[in-house]
Amino acid sequence: MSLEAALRAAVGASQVLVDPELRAPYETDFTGRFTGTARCVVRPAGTAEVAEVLRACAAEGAPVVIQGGNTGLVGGGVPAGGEVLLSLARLAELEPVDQAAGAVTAGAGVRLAGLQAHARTAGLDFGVDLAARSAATVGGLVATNAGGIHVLRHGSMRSQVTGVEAVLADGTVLTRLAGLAKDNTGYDLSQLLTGSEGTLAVLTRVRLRLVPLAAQLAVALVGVAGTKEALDLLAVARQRLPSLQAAEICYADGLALVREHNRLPAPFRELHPAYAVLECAGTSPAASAAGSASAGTDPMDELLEALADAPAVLDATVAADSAGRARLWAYRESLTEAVNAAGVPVKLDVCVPPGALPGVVAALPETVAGVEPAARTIVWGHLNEANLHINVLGAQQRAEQVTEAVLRLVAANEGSISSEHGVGRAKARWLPLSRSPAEIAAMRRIKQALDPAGLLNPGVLLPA
Ligand code: 2HG
Ligand code: ZN
Repeated sequence: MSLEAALRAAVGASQVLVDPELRAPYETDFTGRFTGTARCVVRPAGTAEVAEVLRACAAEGAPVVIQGGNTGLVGGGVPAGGEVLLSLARLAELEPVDQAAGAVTAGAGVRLAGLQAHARTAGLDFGVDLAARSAATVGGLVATNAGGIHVLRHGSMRSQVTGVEAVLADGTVLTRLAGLAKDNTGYDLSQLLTGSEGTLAVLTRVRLRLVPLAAQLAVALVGVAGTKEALDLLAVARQRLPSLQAAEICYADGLALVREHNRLPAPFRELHPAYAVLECAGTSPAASAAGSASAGTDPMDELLEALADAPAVLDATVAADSAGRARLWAYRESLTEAVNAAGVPVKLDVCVPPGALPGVVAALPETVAGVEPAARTIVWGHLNEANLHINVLGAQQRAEQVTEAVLRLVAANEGSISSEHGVGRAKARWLPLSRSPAEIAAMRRIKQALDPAGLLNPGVLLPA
């Protein structure tokens, strides 16, 4: 039996896509930078079908690329050429919220926005949020250990994962979904697979911790003089705002691009070199109505007081209602889309020690211009984690050189070459800038043990 016939037997003929037109949406990433032809696209409906697909591919020695919502930014979920593309979109089962545990079990194909809505209906929330919420899937978020805007409060995906179900390259199913609060029975395979970028196993279901639902939210967009001043503001906010859950940064050029793309008004009468977005969440619904300190403080009162006492604030505008909050967040959250509309970007997602942030931001234009003088570098990021998203437009022809120059700058400042997007294909070559030879050798031994034929996501994460 041919591989295609075995795959059809596993998932049903209608879920094996060989027609180029049907395959096309799966073969190119969101930015348009990474693209490759898949042998076929296979869309299983559950763990047993995933296991059958992997057994069939293993029998033939066929490499497999794993895809969730195709919102990845490092080329880790699109084929390099000739692989079977395993789409997990149909693994979309969402179990009822377990109130006793404050947790939920979700299929790998569940979209983040669906998970959030599900948790909120049960009076809880999910601790990770990011702009691609409507398309990004739980499996991809776990596989890349995604971060987003609430890491400050709840940590990355790793902090939410308490168990997984996964299928190894040979079709073996590992199920550990109880999500016990305490469980010291050997290697934590769920955490090993979190952030492994589909190179060790295929995640099919995950057990996720939920967090309290915010009863009140307050958002501020703040104009500041630069990166250093944004960090000064953050220091005050961290000290004064126990309710702080997001602290983001963008700059004048990015804000101008977003305004142009989304036709948004200027947030302030004057332009400022940099802008911070702060978000506070209060969990006590009675706070403002009761007006008593014991009922908790309204996050807006807290936020306004902190802003008034922060010398770095040049201008600020705040919102507590949902439309107003969305209006302020749009200046930050539309950046990816606005950059994409302007061209195919070379994207670098890096993390540096906070003290190095102003120097690295200041050095970026010259670093990029040294490789591609005509390029346009738009920078924004998660201020609290000193996580920068460096988007370079007009440099696609020199993507490798730009990547090399920026990642070397980051490594020289003791940063990480991947903060929250993963290594993927985009940065595999540069992994030695962030990991020692001994660490990479140990990673290879783990890969060899779980996927000896190297069939899962070849070329992703580990350098060839
Ligand atoms: C963000 O925080 C996302 O906006 C996307 O991680 C970053 O598009 C990017 O470079
Ligand atoms: Zn981000």
